[in-house]
Amino acid sequence: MTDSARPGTAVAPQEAATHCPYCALQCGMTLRHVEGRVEVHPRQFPTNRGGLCQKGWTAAELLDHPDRLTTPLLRDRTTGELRPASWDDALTRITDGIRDIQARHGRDAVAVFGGGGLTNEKAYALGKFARVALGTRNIDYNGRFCMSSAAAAGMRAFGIDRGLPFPLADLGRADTLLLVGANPAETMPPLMRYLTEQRDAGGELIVVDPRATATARAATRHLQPLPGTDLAVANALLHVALTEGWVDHDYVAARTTGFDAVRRVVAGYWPALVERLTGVPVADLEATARALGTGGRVVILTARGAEQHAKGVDTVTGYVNLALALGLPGRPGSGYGCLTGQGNGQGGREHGQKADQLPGYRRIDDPAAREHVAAVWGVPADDLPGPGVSAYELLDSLGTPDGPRALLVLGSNPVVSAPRAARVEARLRSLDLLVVSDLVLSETAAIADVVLPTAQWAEEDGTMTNLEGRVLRRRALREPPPGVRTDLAVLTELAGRLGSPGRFSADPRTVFDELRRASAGGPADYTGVTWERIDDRDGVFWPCPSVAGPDTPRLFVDRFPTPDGRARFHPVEHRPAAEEVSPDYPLYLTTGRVLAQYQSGAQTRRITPLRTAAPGVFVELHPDLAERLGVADGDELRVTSRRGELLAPARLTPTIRPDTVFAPFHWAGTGRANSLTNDALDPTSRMPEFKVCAVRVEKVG
Ligand SMILES: Nc1nc2c(c(=O)[nH]1)N[C@H]1C(S)=C(S)[C@@H](COP(=O)(O)OP(=O)(O)OC[C@H]3O[C@@H](n4cnc5c(=O)[nH]c(N)nc54)[C@H](O)[C@@H]3O)O[C@H]1N2
Ligand SMILES: Nc1nc2c(c(=O)[nH]1)N[C@H]1C(S)=C(S)[C@@H](COP(=O)(O)OP(=O)(O)OC[C@H]3O[C@@H](n4cnc5c(=O)[nH]c(N)nc54)[C@H](O)[C@@H]3O)O[C@H]1N2
Ligand code: SF4
Ligand SMILES: [Mo]
Repeated sequence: MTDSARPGTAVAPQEAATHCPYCALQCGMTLRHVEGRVEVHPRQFPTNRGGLCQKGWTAAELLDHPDRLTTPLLRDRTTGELRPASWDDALTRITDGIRDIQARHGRDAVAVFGGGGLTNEKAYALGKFARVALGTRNIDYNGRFCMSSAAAAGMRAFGIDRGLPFPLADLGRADTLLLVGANPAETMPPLMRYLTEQRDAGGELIVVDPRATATARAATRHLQPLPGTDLAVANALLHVALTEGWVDHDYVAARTTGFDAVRRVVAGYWPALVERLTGVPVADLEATARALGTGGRVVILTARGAEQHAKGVDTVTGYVNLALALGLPGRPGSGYGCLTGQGNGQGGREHGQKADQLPGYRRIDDPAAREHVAAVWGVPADDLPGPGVSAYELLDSLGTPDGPRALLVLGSNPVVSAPRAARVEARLRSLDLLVVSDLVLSETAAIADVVLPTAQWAEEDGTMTNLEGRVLRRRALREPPPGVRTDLAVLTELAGRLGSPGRFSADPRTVFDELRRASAGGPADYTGVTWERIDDRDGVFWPCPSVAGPDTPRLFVDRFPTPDGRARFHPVEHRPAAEEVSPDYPLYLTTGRVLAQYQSGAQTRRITPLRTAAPGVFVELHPDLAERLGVADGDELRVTSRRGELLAPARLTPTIRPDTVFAPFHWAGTGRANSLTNDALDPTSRMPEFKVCAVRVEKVG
């Protein structure tokens, strides 16, 4: 393993053992300098076992891409255009703007929006920057749009939020594996190796998805519910498990509380009734319950299909209830988990870029947590602001009379990825000051007043926490190009210019060591995670409260981290989607991903092989529906919801329900699926309803 380039390193290393810049699988890769280019080579690591998807293979193409930003841009006040500028002018525009806006409107008038792709060090520094240097309560991040419903459900049931409470390798050994609203064949392709292993050993793989995705086609059974009805499916499965005697009553008695209320509720979820609500045949519900109730090692996983709903927390809770009733969490080889999405989706939600949070997954309204973190930051606890509002509420308040007048964005492209995006875009445009740090001129950067060019993953050291709760090292291969600075360097410089009472550092190792101290004693305790320890083996699982003590690959073996050590059941009831179909909007729309594009597409739409593989948006619809609408494959369609419209060619496929259409959300402009989506929020997680709204589909012209 080679050492990495750090500021002050005289000779750049020839290779770096690091991880992919994209999703939470964090596949191992080695970067090498070859003839003036950076080459990606797959590397053995427990998550990818030597595999990479097409996005990983091509990740280095963006490093020296012509679209790469290498100088700050400032919006010219007379022409209204973005113009190259010096760092000094850009930083002066930012600090003058912040001072002026805070003097006139108060400290909360400046807001921060972060991202789950940022390293732990950056996520931590960003939260501290907001609370200490800006003194604003208004910070949140795109993880709210990602796994927040599973996080909230995990907190209330288990007392902790770690996506997978066990290593990924357990999937390959499960007798029964239930995937609810997950399409890893496209979203985490190397993970499919575990599913192949599982099936080859005779395991049952059951996929719940309104579309027969590549993942569903690899399964032994596919349940194809109406979007937004997964909660009813969960309650029906538990109903059957109860009547068939598959509930583990000893486990329920010893390790949980609250089962009686759940038992009463699920009693009403007869399979025949649930078939009518969801479209899933009784026989499939019964067979699925049997596979779960009688399998030895049983794993239940949810992902965005089940979670991105205005009832996402309750839906996940339905599957957690099922897992608890079957005695799975903590049983070797079994359990419930959520497949986290973004590269640092897990770590990014632990160290303080959430509105209600301080580092170590502490609550910002907890007096003891405030004292602890304020002491690490060297500021009085009373000076720390209180909780802010969630991502969508924050975006929706921008530029309104009581809302923030300035926003700093690091690691997100909400013009494309936020729900009801036209409205969010208008809010962003109404700001007095929009600052975006990015690698490329994303759609959000394009409407900013100041754009800051930032370093890419191959140019920075740091840590990431993958979907298993395993903390990994990101290692730099080279320095950023001239003119480009790291996010840590920019935050440090801005904090200095703003006269921050707290100290900041541009050195990721220094920041990580401070993060460890700030997290000490919190639920996500990183005290014992050192860079050296990560280097010695394949990462370190949190919680890890001491350098000498063990880490925690498996949670819940003896107890749950709740006050009484028991997991908690919560009764949950099915309810309709926030927006139901009507004569004007007679079809359901659901949204998601394709293999070759990543998120808002800001990075992957610029990479030639990925653009060739997935050149643009499309709308999937069933041939029967197409016939009713008089639509042929490839016809240009207009999809309209109560909030906007999308133009996209038709893609006919029998793999989708005839009452539902699907569009990926990776594109902008007229191809922006989020022009349609519903901003109805889950009452607890504040997750928007990305996965179901009502639309009308017409042929254009
Ligand atoms: N190629 C690619 N990979 C990615 C990403 C990417 O953008 N592109 N993003 C990463 C991130 S941040 C994330 S969060 C993960 C997401 O990973 P996944 O959750 O696997 O991805 P999605 O495509 O959003 O949704 C999964 C499936 O949910 C289904 N679905 C839609 N509505 C419903 C419903 O109501 N119920 C059920 N049961 N299923 C439904 C969709 O048809 C889809 O196949 O992927 C990560 N990996
Ligand atoms: N309709 C619909 N909408 C969705 C979803 C859906 O399923 N359906 N899924 C939601 C989910 S799960 C997610 S996670 C969000 C994601 O959506 P976004 O938050 O928009 O995520 P990205 O496209 O990854 O945006 C990251 C941006 O930051 C830049 N960037 C990358 N690394 C860095 C860095 O280190 N520093 C800085 N400063 N910038 C960096 C990238 O170039 C890019 O412009 O989308 C959500 N939106
Ligand atoms: S699966 Fe995720 S981490 Fe692995 S190569 Fe693909 S995008 Fe990168
Ligand atoms: Mo995500």
